[in-house]
Amino acid sequence: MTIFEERFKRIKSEKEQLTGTPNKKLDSGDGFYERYRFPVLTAAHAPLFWEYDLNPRSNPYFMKRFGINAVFNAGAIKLNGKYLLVVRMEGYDRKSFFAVAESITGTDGFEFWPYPLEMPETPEPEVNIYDMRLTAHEDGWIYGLFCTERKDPAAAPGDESRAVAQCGIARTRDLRAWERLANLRTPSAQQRNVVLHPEFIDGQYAFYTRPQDSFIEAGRGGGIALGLAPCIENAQITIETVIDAKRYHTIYESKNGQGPPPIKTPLGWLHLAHGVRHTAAGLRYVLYLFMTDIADPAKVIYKPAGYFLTPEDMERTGDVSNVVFSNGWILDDDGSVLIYYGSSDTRLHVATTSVDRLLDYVTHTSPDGFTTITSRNTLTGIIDRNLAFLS
Ligand code: M1P
Repeated sequence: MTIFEERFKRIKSEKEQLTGTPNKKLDSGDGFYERYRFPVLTAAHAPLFWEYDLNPRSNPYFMKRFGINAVFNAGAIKLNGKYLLVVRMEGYDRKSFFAVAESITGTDGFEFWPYPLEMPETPEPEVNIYDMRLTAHEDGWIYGLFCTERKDPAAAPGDESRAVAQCGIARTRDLRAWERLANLRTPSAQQRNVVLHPEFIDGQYAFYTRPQDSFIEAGRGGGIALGLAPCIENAQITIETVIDAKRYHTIYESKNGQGPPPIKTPLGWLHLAHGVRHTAAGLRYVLYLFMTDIADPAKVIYKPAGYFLTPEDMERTGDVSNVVFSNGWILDDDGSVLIYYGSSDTRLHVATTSVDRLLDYVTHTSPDGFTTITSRNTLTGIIDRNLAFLS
């Protein structure tokens, strides 16, 4: 057997085993959702015909010619009975691009469409794109909002790390053909984690934004904000109102960001977001939930204290360790909810729950009182009620 034949046979069989292994739901400790034993997508799931030259004459060592480093942070939607993810794929060259993977269960068996997604450019092309949020808008289009990044033109000579992040907008009917619209204009210097609300508010397109002072730091602008734009083709927000601000000594003290578009429920708009805090080991990203008023989506009506989902086990390590990040979830026809989340900027997982469970969680978990004494009082209240009930 040649080197090519041996390596091809082994790697093909490993890949088939990986993609063909059914996922397994795990028992839940906290009752909020169930995690799954395996990630739904990893770099190892990339098709053989993407990474390798399959011709033994031009690739006698069966080497990778375009390596995939990571698959994470996916926008999600259910279309024509299939669970579709627009994932952030990152090559060995550090560039991110989008690719669509589909599954009939939503929890395993994801397969990539043959080609990565072709995203048209604007007249001012970006260097990198990532983290798409998919919104099925009431205007009939499916919108993809994503971060578009380029070198800061104001960077000092020799400074190759200063970047500018903005919100790119594209729309589609089928995730195959995309029409690129102008980037969103806002009053803030930089933007990441921008999400389109699924309905018009006061007849306008509504965007959740995350104003930030620089590429990494939210700075003075920190918080999830809401802004309205009269049109989507050249969308411009003139007023950004922070609806969920960062705050000292919380899980979102450093910065936060809207996750996927909110889910409309009988009690209000249900939001999934990420919160970031400082630790001695660096930044720690966790997920949390909050709810806004149906009639006034700028008004937060429930916000449980603390995190809803935090990195566990293998999720804790990766290219950027101690991170969970979600930009996609799917509300299924039976009321179940599939939450897709990236771990440590390396792989993609799913957790499943239901709208009923999420409503129970947001309405029955106490809000943060922001001090030790209020947290202790919340706990003693639960203990008092339980001891009275048990006696
Ligand atoms: O590396 C962690 C995350 O960092 C960014 O999120 P934020 O803007 O909130 O800091 C994004 O690059 C995200 O993709 C990444 O997972």
